[in-house]
Amino acid sequence: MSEWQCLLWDVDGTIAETERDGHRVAFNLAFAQAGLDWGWDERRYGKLLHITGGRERLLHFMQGRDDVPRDPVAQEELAARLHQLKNQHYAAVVNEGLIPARPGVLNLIREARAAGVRQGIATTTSRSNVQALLGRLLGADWRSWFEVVVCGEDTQRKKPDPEVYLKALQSLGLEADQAVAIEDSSPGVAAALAAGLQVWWRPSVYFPSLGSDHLASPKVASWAALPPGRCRAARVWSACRTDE
Ligand code: XBP
Ligand code: MG
Repeated sequence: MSEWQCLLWDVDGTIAETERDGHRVAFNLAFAQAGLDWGWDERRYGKLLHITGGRERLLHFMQGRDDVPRDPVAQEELAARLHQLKNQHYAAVVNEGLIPARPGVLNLIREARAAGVRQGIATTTSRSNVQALLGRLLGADWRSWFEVVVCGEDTQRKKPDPEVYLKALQSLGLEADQAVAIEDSSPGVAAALAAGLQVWWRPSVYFPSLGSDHLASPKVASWAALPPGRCRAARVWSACRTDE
């Protein structure tokens, strides 16, 4: 087995709990702005999250409703307009400082950089949302922290399809066993495993558990089982190097 040398970060749910207090709130603001009396409460949104991609989630929600256009093209246009409005509201929510990083995340990103671990982003969220969140959490030069940033616009198929991870690996010039994905959700873990990656899994508000097949996979390790504290990345890194 090769030595791993790169962390591939998922964004939503992994770097921050963006879904309940960020995207969901922003979708509801977009609905109100568009004059629609739709509302996604926390429970309903949790169910909708199994459709990855905000525009795809909207289209799924519209199926069978009698208050949306029948014409598929008009439906697509409505979903695209609402999605654009949602992303604008999301950036505003993030810029108000309402979405903090999850505990340990910023330390691990910094420790990884200090330890010489390569890092990338592999997410099915829109590029503007990644820009808003990481700009807020890491500062204006956030892009320089990551060698590759693959987003929703860069793929034909969203997680659980492995495309986002395969693109990141290709761009980095790495084989799957040379990188580790950090993920929170079932679709995210499925995408990473299908790309052949090891996964550090950390449950999030909407994804408190994984299916038994994923939990049983020797490629899935719990984030909680990793060495704690400020030197997590450096310790994990050096442990992996000496395990050779
Ligand atoms: C999570 C998603 C996204 C977000 C909303 O992606 O599926 O759709 O819910 O973002 P990940 P968009 O966990 O891979 O980051 O509206 O931009 O799709
Ligand atoms: Mg996620």
